[in-house]
Amino acid sequence: MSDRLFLAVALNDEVRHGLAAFLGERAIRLPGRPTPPNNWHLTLRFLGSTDALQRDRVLEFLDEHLIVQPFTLGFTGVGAFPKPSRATVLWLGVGRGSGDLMTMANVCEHAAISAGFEAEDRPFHPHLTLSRIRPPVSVDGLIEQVGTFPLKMDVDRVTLYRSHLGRDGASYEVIDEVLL
Ligand code: 2AM
Repeated sequence: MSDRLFLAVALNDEVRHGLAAFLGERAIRLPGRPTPPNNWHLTLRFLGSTDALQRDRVLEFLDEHLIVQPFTLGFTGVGAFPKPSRATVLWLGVGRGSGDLMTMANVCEHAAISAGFEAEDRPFHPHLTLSRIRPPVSVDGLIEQVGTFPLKMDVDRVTLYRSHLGRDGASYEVIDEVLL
């Protein structure tokens, strides 16, 4: 048996609702397929198909090696992958705390490798996916329009999620947490 798992920082309700309201108040129409607010998170490491032994190894590794202290996270405005003029992913960026998030992602990467996963070949870029867009569009105007999201959030744990892929898109279930 294996599950589709990933490690992430969960949003608290204040930031989740605050971000939905922030976008709503500005009458932002997200292009493509917006991610539902309930699914919003900051991915640290996507694991994919993971068996029980690998899951336990990842959690053990994090318990032992995650020595980041709890910290405060701040956000920026929106940006896009691979670039705003041809966006396929629209995201909200991270400002304050991005160094701590990078450190957490690095420990998650090592946890994944210790459990037998292939090393990630893409550099880590902290972001919260707001929309997936096919075919690509320009979001230059939107980036101007949105501005900085002002709320802050205290981060004190890594969350292990199971992803369920369904006809109506993915839904995510919290299966474990490792406290900082
Ligand atoms: P994204 O939001 O930047 O697309 C759950 O699928 C989370 O894992 C998503 O937030 C997604 O990041 C991230 N992820 C990273 N690599 C992935 C992959 N190969 N397949 C699916 N999701 C991936």
